[in-house]
Amino acid sequence: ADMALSKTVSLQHFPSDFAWGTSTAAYQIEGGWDLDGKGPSIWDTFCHSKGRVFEGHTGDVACNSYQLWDEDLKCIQQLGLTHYRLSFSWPRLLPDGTTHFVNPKGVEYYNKVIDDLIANAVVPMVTLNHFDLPQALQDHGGWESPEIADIFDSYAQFCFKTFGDRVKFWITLNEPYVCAKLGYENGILAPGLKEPGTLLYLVGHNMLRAHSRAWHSYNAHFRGLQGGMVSIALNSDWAEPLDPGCSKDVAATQRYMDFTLGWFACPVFGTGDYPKSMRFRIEAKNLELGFTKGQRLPKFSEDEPKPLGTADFFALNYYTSRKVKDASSRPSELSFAGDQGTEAIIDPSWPVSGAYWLAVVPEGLRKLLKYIKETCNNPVIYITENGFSQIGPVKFEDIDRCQFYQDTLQQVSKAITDDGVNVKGYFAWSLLDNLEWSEGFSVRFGLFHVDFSSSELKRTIYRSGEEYAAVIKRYHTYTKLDN
Ligand code: PNW
Repeated sequence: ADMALSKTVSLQHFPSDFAWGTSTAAYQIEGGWDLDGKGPSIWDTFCHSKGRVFEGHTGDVACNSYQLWDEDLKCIQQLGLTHYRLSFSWPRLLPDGTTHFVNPKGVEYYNKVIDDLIANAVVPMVTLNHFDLPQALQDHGGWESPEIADIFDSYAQFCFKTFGDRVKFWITLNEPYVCAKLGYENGILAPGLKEPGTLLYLVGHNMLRAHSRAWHSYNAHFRGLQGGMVSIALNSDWAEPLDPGCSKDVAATQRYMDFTLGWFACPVFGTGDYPKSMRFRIEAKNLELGFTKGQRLPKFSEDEPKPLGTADFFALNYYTSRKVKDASSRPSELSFAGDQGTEAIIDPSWPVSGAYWLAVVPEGLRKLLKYIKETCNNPVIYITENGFSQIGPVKFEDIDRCQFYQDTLQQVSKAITDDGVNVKGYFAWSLLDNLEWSEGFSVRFGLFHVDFSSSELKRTIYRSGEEYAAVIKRYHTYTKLDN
């Protein structure tokens, strides 16, 4: 069938080597939480403790991709993807997180996945850790402990050694911002701690140190032989001032971008340090609050490799946008929000998708891409996640999601052709409906529906999946005609 989406987008231009992918993450799809020697992760612990996740849902089985990989592969083939982004479960490979013991069944599983992808001409992109830290490491302080950088580096080197002959796209960590803020500031994600204004900066810092160690290892010991690329996936909203004529709102908007994107992008792609506005505001709050228990925002040590330059491309996860209002004169409190001094608002004119936080603003992606081009030295960019969710009764004819992908891809195309942004790929979140973290299975992001009520966990394509497949197919025909 000739579908509106494929027609519209085929008129746009995408580079001939453009990557068309989908993304998933181990804990959200694999299940097999204690099968074949896998160790527990902090997400197993989190879901198994009461009152953390919607209606007590867990990833014990999820989409059972650990045992139903063949079904996932069929979905990937049906979409005609050129790329597939997955994550490794760290404790499936290394049950206690360290290389002292390697789980051969884990290695076998990911070998099969990678080999099947390559046999089907699908390029694998692998995230080493997508939120599911081994519980054994959490028991020794996890991301709060400085030693984690060294332990992560050993894990990364193990993966480069074992899979790097075939995997050429590596993402060290997924969304350090979300992991730090939702895991340690408001406790919505594992490990579920609520220590406002303190721990998130420490764990964010150790994530950057861990990432940077792994990149340097790859650069020194693997790049020559394997020729791949390593990056870190950074999420950001796009932000605009609530009142563009108000200079306080304009400054607050810049702070919002600095505390979201800049927190991790500045050290890696910009100045090599945290944004000046973060250093300034956090220092000022320390004085105001009489905070004397050491520095909250750590310094990068002279004694170890710096994060600057430790990404071979920019991996961007974009979902939504915000209007920002100044809140710098609010009564002081020790918190990330207090440090930022901003209030983020969803414009009432923006449609909101299933997830409460996800206002649909495709043009925000184009503006964010241009902002990254200008502030991060015009990097090669892969959009490693972007998507639209539904809640409530399942709609297979998901016209709103079709519209979302159509509008979004048009914005990406404009960013490339009109703004000269070097975007090389787009990965839809997600291949399958899956465990949406603390929302459980109630929020569905898949291009394929998964029937969680039946033991077969049957995958069925949504209309949006068919349209995405049509875009990819048309794009390929288009290139062939070009040559
Ligand atoms: C991303 N939250 O970040 C993650 O990388 C995915 O794993 C996730 O499924 C996707 O977005 C859709 O939410 C998150 O509000 C964004 O709890 C928001 C949240 C969690 C993760």
